[in-house]
Amino acid sequence: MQVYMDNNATTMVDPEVLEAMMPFFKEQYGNPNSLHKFGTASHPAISKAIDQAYTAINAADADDIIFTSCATESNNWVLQAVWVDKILNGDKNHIVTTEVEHPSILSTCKFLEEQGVKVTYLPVNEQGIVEAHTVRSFITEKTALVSVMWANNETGMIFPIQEIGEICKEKGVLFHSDGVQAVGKIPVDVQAVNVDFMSMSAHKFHGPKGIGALYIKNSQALSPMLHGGEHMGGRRSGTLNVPFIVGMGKAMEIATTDMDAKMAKIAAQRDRLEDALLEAIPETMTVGDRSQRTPNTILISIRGVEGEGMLWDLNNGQIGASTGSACASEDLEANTVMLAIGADNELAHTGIRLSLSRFTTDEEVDYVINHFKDAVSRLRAISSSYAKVQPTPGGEVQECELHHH
Ligand code: C6P
Repeated sequence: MQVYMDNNATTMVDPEVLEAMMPFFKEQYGNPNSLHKFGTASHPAISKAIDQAYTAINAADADDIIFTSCATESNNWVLQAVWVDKILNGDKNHIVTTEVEHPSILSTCKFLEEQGVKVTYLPVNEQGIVEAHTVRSFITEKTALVSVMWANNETGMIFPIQEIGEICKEKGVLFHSDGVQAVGKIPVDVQAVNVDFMSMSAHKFHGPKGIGALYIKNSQALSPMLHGGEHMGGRRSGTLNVPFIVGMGKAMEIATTDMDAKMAKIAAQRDRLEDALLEAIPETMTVGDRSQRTPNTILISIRGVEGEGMLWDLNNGQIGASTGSACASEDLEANTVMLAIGADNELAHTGIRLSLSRFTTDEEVDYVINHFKDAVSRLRAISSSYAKVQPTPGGEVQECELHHH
C-alpha cells in the first residue's frame, strides 16, 4: 500500500478536473486573444472558470478574480504593488504581517525591508495564531497593509480573519489574506469578511500545479507586477493558460460543493488518526485545538523522534508526510511554527505534518496508524535524546512544553 498524507504540500488532480482540462491542450488550443475562431473558441470555457472561481468564494463580481501562475505570485504581487502604490507613491511606510506566514510572504517582506519599508512580524499565541487585538495594537497611521494568512499550512490553525478584517476597516488599512490553505477546506466568503485581497493556489484543492488567483475586492486599483499585453484587463499580462484556468475553476467548484459533508468525512478520519496516535504513543502531542483547525491537518510532535528520521522511516513504509512546509523541508531546520509557539529547539525538530484529502481512505488511515507506532518504537530505541527523558525508577517523566490533547 502507498499512502499520500501530504495534501497541504499539494494534492492529486481530481480525474474530473483533468477531464475538463484535456480539450484545451490538443483541440481548442488557440490563443484566447486571437481573433480567429481557434482563439475565440476558448472564451466560454474561460468565462465559466471565472464564474466557478468567484462563486466558490462568494466574490461580488467576476472581475474581482485575476488568475496568476501560483499563490507565490499572488502574494508577491499584493505586497510589491502596495509598496509601489502606497509607499513609494504615497505617504505610508509600514506593513504588518505574522511570523508564521509562508516564505512567499516572509521573503517578499524581507526584500521590502531592504527597500526601506518597515515590517512588523506579529507573534503567535500558544495555539499558533495571531490574535486580533495584537494586530490592532501594531497598526499605525503609516500602515499601508495588513497581511495575515487565513489558515496556517503547518498546523492547519485558522486565524481570526473576520475580526482582523473589521479592525482593518475601522483603521482604513488594506487587508490581504493568504487563503491557500483555507479555500476548499473551510468556508471562505470574501464578502462576509472585510478582505481586500486574497491569494489562492489550485493544486491545494485537487487542481493543477502552476495556476493560482488573486481576489481583488471591487477590482480596486493595484499596480500590475507583470507588464505586457492587455491580458486580464491589463492587470496580469501573459497569454492565458487556458487548460489550467479551466482546471482551477472546476476544482474550486467541486471543492466547495457539499463542502460540509466532504469535510466532515475528512475530519472524522483525521480525528481517528490523531486519537489513535496520541493514545498509542506516549509523550506525543499535537499542535493547536482541533476545533480551530482545518479539518485535514495534524502537526504531531513525538518526544525523542527527530522529524527527518521519522519521515525516512515513513517513506520506507510507502507513506508520504512532511516535517512542515514542503519548501522548507530540504534544509533540516526546526519547524518554524513550533518555534514561534515557544517549543524548544529539540522539540521543534520532532514535528511531523500529516494532511489528508477527500481521496484518503479508512484503510490508509489504519495503515498509517500501524506503521507510525512501529516507526516510533524503532526510532526511540536508537534515540539518545529519548533515553534522556525516560523516567528513572521512582523518578518523574520530564514534562513537555506543549499541551497534550
Ligand atoms: N505551501 C506546503 O508544503 P504555491 O507554491 O505558490 O502554489 O503556494 C505557495 C503557498 C502559499 N501560501 C501558503 C499558506 C502555502 O501553504 C503555500 C504552499 C506548501 O506547505 C509548499 S511550500
